[in-house]
Amino acid sequence: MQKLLLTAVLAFTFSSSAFAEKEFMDHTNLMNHGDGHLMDMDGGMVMGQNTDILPGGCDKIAATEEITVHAGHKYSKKFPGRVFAFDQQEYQFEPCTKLTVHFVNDDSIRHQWMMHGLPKYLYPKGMFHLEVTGPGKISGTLIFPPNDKTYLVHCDISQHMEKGMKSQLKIGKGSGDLPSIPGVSANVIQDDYSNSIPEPVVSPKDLAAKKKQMAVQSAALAADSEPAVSGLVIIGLAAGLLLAPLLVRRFKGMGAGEIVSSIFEMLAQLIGLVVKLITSLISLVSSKKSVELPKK
Ligand SMILES: [Cu+2]
Repeated sequence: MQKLLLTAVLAFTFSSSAFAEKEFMDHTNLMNHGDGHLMDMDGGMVMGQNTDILPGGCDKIAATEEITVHAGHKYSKKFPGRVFAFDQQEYQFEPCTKLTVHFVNDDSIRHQWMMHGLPKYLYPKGMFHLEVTGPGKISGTLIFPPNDKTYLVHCDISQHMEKGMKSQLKIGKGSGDLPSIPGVSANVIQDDYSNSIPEPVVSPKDLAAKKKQMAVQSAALAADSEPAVSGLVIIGLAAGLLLAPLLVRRFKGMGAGEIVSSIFEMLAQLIGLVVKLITSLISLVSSKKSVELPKK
């Protein structure tokens, strides 16, 4: 009974804390770090916020707009092969628009809505960036420059853009379409399965014929190879047969110790003979001394 109670308590503790879904969090209590950088301790971040400085070339704020952007796994379902996506893949605004983005993360992981290519004199690193870890919402504001341009918006977490979390944002007429925007533009590298079509299935009859052919080939190969008893083996056997009676005669009447010592003696003699032979060969080769020219 005690064991059962303990199990129940443990199960309740784990299910209600460690493995529970993270609660949706509205990130409104952010600390302002200056330069448009705001953060909190719960994974909420705004970078490159600009609520009041007009970009060069803008006489006034042309329009004030608000959008809500969702990020999550479920928005990628309509794009085969993708895993993450924003709920929208394209945005368009008038030049010099003041835009407030409410960024909602619907997943229990970290996502971003990151814009690149903004003027660096106004936006640090040319970036406007919203980030939420886990389900939650964060808001940020920026003012667009006056030029017609297409901006990339993406999530910079490893592989999230490659797996589909990217969009394009056009100011005015924009400057064309960016590649690989899900549902908008073609991929830079198209999927191509033409080289990976599997080999046709071989019928049992063809398989039997192939096996027979292989057996014939391997038999032919075996016939071509060297005979089992080579010339070297025959020479060795002959030498052994000739030497055996000599050795028997030599070791006749000896004890085991005497046989061993006499074998060592023979070996020493043999090595000495070989060394002598090599030395005389070397001296023969190196003895080519300069020959004196005959006197005239
Ligand atoms: Cu992401």
